[in-house]
Amino acid sequence: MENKETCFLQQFFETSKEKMKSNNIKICLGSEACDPDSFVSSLAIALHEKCVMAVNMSRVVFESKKEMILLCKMFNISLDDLVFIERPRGKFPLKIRIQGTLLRLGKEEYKLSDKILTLIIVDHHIPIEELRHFELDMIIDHHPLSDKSLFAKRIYCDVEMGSCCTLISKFIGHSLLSSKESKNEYFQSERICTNLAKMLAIPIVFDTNNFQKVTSHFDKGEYRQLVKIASKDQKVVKKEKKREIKEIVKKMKSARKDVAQLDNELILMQDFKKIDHQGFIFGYSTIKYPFEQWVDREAKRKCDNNEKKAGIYLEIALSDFRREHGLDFLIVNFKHKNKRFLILINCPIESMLVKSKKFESLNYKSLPYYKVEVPYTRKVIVPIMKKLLDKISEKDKQ
Ligand SMILES: [Mn+2]
Repeated sequence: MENKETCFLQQFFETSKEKMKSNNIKICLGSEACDPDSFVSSLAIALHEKCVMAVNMSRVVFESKKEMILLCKMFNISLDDLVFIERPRGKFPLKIRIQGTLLRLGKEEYKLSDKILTLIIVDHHIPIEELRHFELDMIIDHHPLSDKSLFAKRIYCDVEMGSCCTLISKFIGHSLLSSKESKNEYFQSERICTNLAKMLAIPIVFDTNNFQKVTSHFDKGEYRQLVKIASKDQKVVKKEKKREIKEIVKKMKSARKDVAQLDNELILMQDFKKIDHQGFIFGYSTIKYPFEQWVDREAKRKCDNNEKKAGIYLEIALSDFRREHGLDFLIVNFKHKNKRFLILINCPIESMLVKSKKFESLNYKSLPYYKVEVPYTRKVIVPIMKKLLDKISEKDKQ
């Protein structure tokens, strides 16, 4: 009998809790921005490889991500069943950072330094610094790889796919389908297969913006397959299931925009990646809050309505964030419809970027920022920045 109240993953989570008590643990984790793509990818692979799934961010930040909370609620996933990786803020030597890192699971806290982990990383290809010394068993990603990925035993990568879940679906497809090939016990349950198929379909629609954005025929093909499997649960027609999935994505996208009540730290941490390159450490945050509204909010909080200078409070807040997180520089990205904007804080390659990539200088109440071309997503601009950092490092050596 199906019990609607329990999560379809309950058995898996109970097993994970037991596994977390031992010293040697195999874990699967997504990127530190923990978007729906990373979350679902890591969950599916953890089930398939029978290892522990970890959320690559702190519980507090995850709780502020309303689209993720919505997703968890929809599938009855309790946050008390998830393992969170909590890293210390600030600029400390790596050894101390590792010592300060915790694995949080419900009321339990495990010290990372007490564990020997084996990693499977999905939707990214360079383990976060604190985990980089562990054995890297497998990478599944749809971003271009780097030399830091060399040490992985197995790599499955295709940069043309709009969503990592497409790759994951291909990887575990035989287990989701009722084939004669042997599969692990989780996939013998129809309830798990139908729910997991539905979950995997969500980031594909989410990330490709319903197949309008970067996408390959694989995204569409896998999506069709997943919808077919997901439709088995309530024996609904596929059309009905597609509508349901699109409705979920729509709700998640509007939930994600609901950030005006959050404090600055959480606004910046929701979709944040830390990148280390050529001795530079920088942060890249994609936010869902229009810069001008944010400037006005900060000025209002300081009871300052000076039309000319109000932007200074946000700039100070961003500089504080940069310092507290031990970053050499910080990039904040906001995209709305067909416009993309960037704030650069303490960026050593600012003038090079502005010149070579034709950034347009803007200013709102003394906050300087840029309008840039829409295709300059993080995926595109970070490699450009790395090349410019290579250039200035070369110059320094000469
Ligand atoms: Mn992705």
